[in-house]
Amino acid sequence: MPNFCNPTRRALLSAAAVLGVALPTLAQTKAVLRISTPAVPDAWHAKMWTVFKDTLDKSAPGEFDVQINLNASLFKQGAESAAMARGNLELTSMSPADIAKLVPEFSVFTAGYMLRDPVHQQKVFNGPVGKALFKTVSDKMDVTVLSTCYLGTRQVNLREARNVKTPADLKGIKLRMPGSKDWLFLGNALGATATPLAFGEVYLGLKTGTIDAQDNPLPSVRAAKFYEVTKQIVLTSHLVDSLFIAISNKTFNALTAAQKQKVSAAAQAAATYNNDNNLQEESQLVEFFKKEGLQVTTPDVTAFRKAVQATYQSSDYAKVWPAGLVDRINATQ
Ligand code: KDO
Repeated sequence: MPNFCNPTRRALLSAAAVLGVALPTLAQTKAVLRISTPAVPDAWHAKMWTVFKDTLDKSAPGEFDVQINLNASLFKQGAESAAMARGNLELTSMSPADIAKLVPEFSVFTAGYMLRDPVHQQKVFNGPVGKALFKTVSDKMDVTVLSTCYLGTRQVNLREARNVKTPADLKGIKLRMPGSKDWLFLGNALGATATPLAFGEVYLGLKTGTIDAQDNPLPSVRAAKFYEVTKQIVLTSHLVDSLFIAISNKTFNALTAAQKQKVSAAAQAAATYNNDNNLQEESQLVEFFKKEGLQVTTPDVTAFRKAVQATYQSSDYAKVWPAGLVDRINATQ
């Protein structure tokens, strides 16, 4: 009979036979869960993956090999969903804009001033609106959304300080946005000139002046150290931002019912850890940035909200949003 063992395994098995010991862990095949994210190590939505791994190692010892790849080291930002579809990646955290590429109605969550606050966000995604949309996501993208993370509320962060009260005050500002059309639309709706750039290139872009500004939640500004190369944060609060922990259906469906439950619970633990920390830190960071020498200013948020909402309403976006969806989101309490 042919011997299908690889040389290492063969050597181990003969050593084990000589020593008379069993090799139980070798006999077991671990399910490999590769994770890819552009998040920097100090971000809560990077650290949450360690919570995911630790939770799973505890609840299902020896059953999973969780491999965490930060800083877009495995796949570049925005390429994760395609990698999952090709079978090269098992898990990631997807933005609404990533989903909107294949599920156009999901673009409703890329729109500025749509979700009111983090509580509204969790209620929308954990309620009937989220349930129906995640079913479509599963059908069209072949991934299962396991939990919803609060990335934070996005603010405008400028390289040089200026008086910003309304969108007109951002005219001509090269505002870096992640590189997809939904993000760029948001940047332009804010009154700026949206400029696409990967997250990993933003620090240098701000430092050298190839961009004038970027937008991100305060915890991301802290974790990626953008405050070192900028002078002002304008509290526009234009997007209550989400990330969805998602696993490929091929991987998820190959698990036993007990494993599915444990993976889902680990994803929930990760999201809770991220959400609690992002919320807590967000409430303290204005002081931190001021101490770092930044101006933190409050614009006319009503003027921003009106202009941004009007831009979306008169655009093609509103046409792809199913009738009644915005009302259902607004009515979610
Ligand atoms: C960004 O590129 O600005 C963004 O905040 C977009 C998010 O969807 C997410 O990809 C995030 O970057 C990365 O995880 C880095 O924090």
